[in-house]
Amino acid sequence: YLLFVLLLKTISGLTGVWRWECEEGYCQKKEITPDTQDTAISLSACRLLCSDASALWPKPTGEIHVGTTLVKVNPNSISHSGVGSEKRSHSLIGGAMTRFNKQLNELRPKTKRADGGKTLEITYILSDPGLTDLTLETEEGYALTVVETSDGRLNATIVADNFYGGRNGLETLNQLIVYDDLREELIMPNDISITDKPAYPWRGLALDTSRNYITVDAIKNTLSAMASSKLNSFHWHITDSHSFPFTAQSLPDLREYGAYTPKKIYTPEDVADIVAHGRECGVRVIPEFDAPAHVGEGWQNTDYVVCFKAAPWQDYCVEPPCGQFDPTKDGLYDALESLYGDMIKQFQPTIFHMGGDEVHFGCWNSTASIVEWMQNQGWGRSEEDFIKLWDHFQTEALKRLYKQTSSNIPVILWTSTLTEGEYLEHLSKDQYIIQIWTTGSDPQISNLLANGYRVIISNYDALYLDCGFSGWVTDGNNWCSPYKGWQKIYENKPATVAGGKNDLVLGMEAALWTEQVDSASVDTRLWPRAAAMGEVLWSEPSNGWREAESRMLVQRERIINLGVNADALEPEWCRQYEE
Ligand code: CP6
Repeated sequence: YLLFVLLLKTISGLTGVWRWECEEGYCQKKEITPDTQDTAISLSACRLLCSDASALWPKPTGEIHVGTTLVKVNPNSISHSGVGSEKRSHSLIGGAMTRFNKQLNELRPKTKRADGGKTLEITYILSDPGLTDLTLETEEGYALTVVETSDGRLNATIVADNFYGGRNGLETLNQLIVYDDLREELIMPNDISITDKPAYPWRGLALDTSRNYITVDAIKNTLSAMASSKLNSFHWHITDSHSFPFTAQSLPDLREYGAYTPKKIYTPEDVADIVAHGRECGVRVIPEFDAPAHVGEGWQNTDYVVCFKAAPWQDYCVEPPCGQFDPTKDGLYDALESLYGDMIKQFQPTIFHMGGDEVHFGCWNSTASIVEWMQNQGWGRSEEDFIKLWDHFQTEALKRLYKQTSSNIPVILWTSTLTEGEYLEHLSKDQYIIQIWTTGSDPQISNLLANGYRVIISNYDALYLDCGFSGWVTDGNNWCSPYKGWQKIYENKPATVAGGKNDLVLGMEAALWTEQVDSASVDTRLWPRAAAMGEVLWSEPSNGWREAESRMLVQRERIINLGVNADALEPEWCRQYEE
């Protein structure tokens, strides 16, 4: 028998004894026999022909036509043209193409040569090739077609409004080129026609780099994995009370005092690298400077922070070490303007995050000079009075931010007492976007929507991927409890959380707080679960997770192929026989 198999392999040029057959809508494992060896196909080929939507992730929302003729493509033959005259867009496409080529070469084993096969020529047709910033209005859709010419070349055309749409089309094309491990070659359908656009403009991921430092490489890998699921917003919670790794050129003390070590920092070059990489990945990078709470380390050389490391911490903050700005200090606003200016310079953001979460009135109430300042305003010490103090801070801080931007860019704030009930009136709905971090049943959500605020949903019961649910490590519980499986995230739909479809819901954002995460664990915590949210926001599926399962498994392998350590979801065996 062994001899027979060996003989078969030599004759047919196939590797292995298994082939795959599309049967009742799924790929079944079958033995190769003499009469099936000519038509035998690999698992990856079978997925293209057999899987729902050719295993694309996220599933395209328009026309999906993928032909059944698979042809060999030469990964070293790929060229592109027609990008328009604007230089920036041209270099962005160049960067995206470099990533594309690299990924295709990663698909095949290093030892296998990549010669022969058809040439692939990609033509971009962009109506706005000069657009380089991804804003809330940017069109991210595309139309992708592939045809084979009479002389055997593959012509791909990507029609889009701008680079971001074009890049999404390229991502889809990328997913349709697979490695056939039976014949040891890259293959793709020679006839493709897909139109596609996202359901929501905000498909985000938040990463905390203060509780534990995350390396620049780990952040860039995160952006690459985001690109593969068409996630488009990287919200960088760069500082908190625990450490200040950001380099503010105008206030060098912040990093000097605030970084964990002189190496655990982000230089302006690091930020530029991350922002540029994000752009090539179709991802906007949104910096957060969280204030007035969640400040501490870094500010030691000033008197702007009160309650720093105060004990017992429960009286002054929600997580140690405590620290909160003193809104009554005039010098604070000059410092903030400098810091905002540095962030604006380095990130060139089109949207800014001002944090605003978890302010603890106990801290301000216990600071004699603050209480005195409030008395001089004729205020008391009630909740309403502390809201006035907070509003003073927010108003002054926003003014300083806008002194450093050329236009009044939208500002995001986390939900808090300030965004509750009538206090919300302090915040202009044209200026502020509110990021909801509580659960879907929070009455704040309907209040925000009824009052016309744009919202981003980060309900912690599904989208906090560090697992944080309640309590803090001091309660003796594991912070990573309960773990939220990808199925829960897949069924966490914006319309359900918001109580109906609403145009004010910009999308969702999964968050990775890093109290119990660092560079070593960031990949497995994020992936592939964040990809599940990616499809929810791009495709707005009406199906449940079961219908997405087989494609999810393929997407997880794509993320692995990027060098990102996505977690395993189930035994490989399940995929070989099961629906
Ligand atoms: N840090 C900051 C945090 C959290 C928030 N902001 C947080 C709160 C509750 C849970 C998990 C994380 N660690 N700055 C809330 C937005 Cl369960």
